[in-house]
Amino acid sequence: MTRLTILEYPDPRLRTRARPVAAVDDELRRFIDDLFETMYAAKGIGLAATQVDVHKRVLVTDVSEEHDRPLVFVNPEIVAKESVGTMQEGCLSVPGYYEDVDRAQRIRVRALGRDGRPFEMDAEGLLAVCIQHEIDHLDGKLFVDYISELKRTRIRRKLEKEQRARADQAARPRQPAV
Ligand code: GNR
Ligand code: NI
Repeated sequence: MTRLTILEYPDPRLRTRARPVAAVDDELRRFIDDLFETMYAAKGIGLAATQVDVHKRVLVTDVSEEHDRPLVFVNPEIVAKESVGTMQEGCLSVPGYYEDVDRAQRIRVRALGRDGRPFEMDAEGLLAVCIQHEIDHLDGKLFVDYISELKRTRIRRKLEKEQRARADQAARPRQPAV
């Protein structure tokens, strides 16, 4: 298992539209395991392949407290949605920022599971919101696209500044070992 690196806004690779998965095979299952490891390590409730720079239509979620409800969605499609509501969202690719977003609070989603078999599932509340947030990632969309341009620009500038500081820190000459 490998912990993957999560891309951060405004990285242009987050704007890539992911392509459908042709076959759910052992290699894809290993990648799915890496997505879970990365998501749990980052304390997220969902993760889309796009966020780790893999542009395949795969997402994972686990909205349980105990980390005992892992769900895998390959080639997901929302087939029904109802009752729009507002929820405060965050994103591992936009660390430290939380904003209200309106989305359907109940959905029916169709996808392939870890075994490659098709299934349909009804979801509501946080899980419904999370699945929509992850499918947005697969389409190159981020929750900040739904907020005001003013807020989005502020978030982008702050994250760019943090990313520059981190890059400078990494490039800093180190004291040579004697
Ligand atoms: O960890 C996450 N929390 C969250 C909270 C509200 C709505 C959506 C999410 S998804 C997010 C993890 C993430 O960035 N997935 O793409
Ligand atoms: Ni996200």
